[in-house]
Amino acid sequence: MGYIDRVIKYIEDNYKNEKEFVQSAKEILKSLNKVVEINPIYEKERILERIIIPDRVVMFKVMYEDDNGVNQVHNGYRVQFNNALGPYKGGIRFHPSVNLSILKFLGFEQIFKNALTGLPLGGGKGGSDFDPKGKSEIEIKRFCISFMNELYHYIGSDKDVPAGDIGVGQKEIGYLYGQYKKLTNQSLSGVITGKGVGYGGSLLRKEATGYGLIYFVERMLSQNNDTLKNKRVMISGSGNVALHAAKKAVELGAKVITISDSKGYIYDKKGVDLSLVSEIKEKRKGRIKEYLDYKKDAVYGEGSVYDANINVDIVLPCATQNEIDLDRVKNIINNGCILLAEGANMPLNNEAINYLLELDGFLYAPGKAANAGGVSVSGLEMVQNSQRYYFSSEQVDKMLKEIMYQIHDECINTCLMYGEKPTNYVFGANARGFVRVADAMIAQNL
Ligand code: NDP
Ligand code: 2IT
Repeated sequence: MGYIDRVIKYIEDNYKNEKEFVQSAKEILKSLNKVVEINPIYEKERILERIIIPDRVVMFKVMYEDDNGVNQVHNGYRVQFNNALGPYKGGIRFHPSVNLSILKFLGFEQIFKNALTGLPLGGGKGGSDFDPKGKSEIEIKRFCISFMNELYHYIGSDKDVPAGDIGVGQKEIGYLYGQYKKLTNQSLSGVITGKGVGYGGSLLRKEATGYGLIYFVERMLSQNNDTLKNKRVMISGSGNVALHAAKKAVELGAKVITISDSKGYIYDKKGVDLSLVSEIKEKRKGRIKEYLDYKKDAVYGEGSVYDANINVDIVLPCATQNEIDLDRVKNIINNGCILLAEGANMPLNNEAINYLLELDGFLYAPGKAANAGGVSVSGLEMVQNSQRYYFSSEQVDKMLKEIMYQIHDECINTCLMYGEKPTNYVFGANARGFVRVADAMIAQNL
């Protein structure tokens, strides 16, 4: 058995209960065969065995009092996966599905994503199984305060820098950061990113993941002298990433025809009204189905948009992990899709990814490359915080675009270097990210 298969077997034997982590570890490791063959130092140094175990995982109790005066208790986590390139960096997710497996997969992905940005960032992730849905504003605030009462022991601007993810946006980051200040009497703005503009936040951080995704897609299409103009775009999700990706896609001439939430999807062949979606989802915290109250021509379907029969050119999954399996990927290909780029983390299972990799001429970009815009602008927020300075939105946008183009081009160059098909973005992203981290681990004996 080869080196990679041995390590995969170890992971399967030892982390049986961590389904999502095993899935992401296999996806990455399986693509690294050529890299470890050509560089025997990685096996000699036992780098794979070293990289798959987080430096540490902190688990803690989070208790808050709900509006009825009842104590509610949740699990809180921070996975500090790898700091070879810089402080642990990655979001915090509040969602009832959160568990150690999900946070380990997200933290593991984050190591390589952050390496691809070229910024000095390690990888981590955190969160809680707290469900913000249906909670009052004050309950959410109390929960954030309690979460930080534990988390603050473990983070720091040169140690571990959290940010947002599902269920954690600018408002929650504000509460978390405020509590950090109260506990430490320090205004260390670089301790958390995604802050509001005016108290340390970067312009365009909110938009960055979605905009970055579209800049990446633009660059992919340019390989075939193609553009976004008049492309029909299917998006899943209706949160931060989905809405900003949709906005930028429309700005560049595409037509976004679907949007979804965890209950169902909207198909509006005239083009989804994004300000209406933002009003329903962001302001009113409603369900996407309410779109029909305003747009009689639109169609609502229960369940996944990827089961629907809708003709599309481009698919951008921007909701959550494992939304697309083999049947669904076949369905979107049958419906005309020529490009799929991941705004979410691990929206495709490994069977679906392998199917796409076999398709001639299909363009597929994994999340760790395509959705790296968010953490990139988080990195730029840290730069601004260290300098006690703000960049203009034009400056941030220019740097974001440069980083996304650079990640894209590095993926292609890595493929060429190893004799892979140049548009095998999976190989390019995994190999480039891995080598950067592995070499830094060896140099520092981590
Ligand atoms: P938000 O909380 O803003 O939005 C999440 C969206 O996904 C909502 O529309 C939500 O629907 C939907 N969703 C959540 N869980 C499920 C589920 N189990 N099934 C179907 N739909 C679901 O999160 P973000 O937009 O920030 O994050 C979306 C994805 O992008 C995640 O995978 C995240 O890890 C990834 N990402 C985020 C970055 C960021 O900067 N925020 C950076 C890079 C990646 P509903 O309203 O019904 O819950
Ligand atoms: O998955 C991700 O890259 C994020 N949720 C953003 C992480 C960050 O630190 O900005």
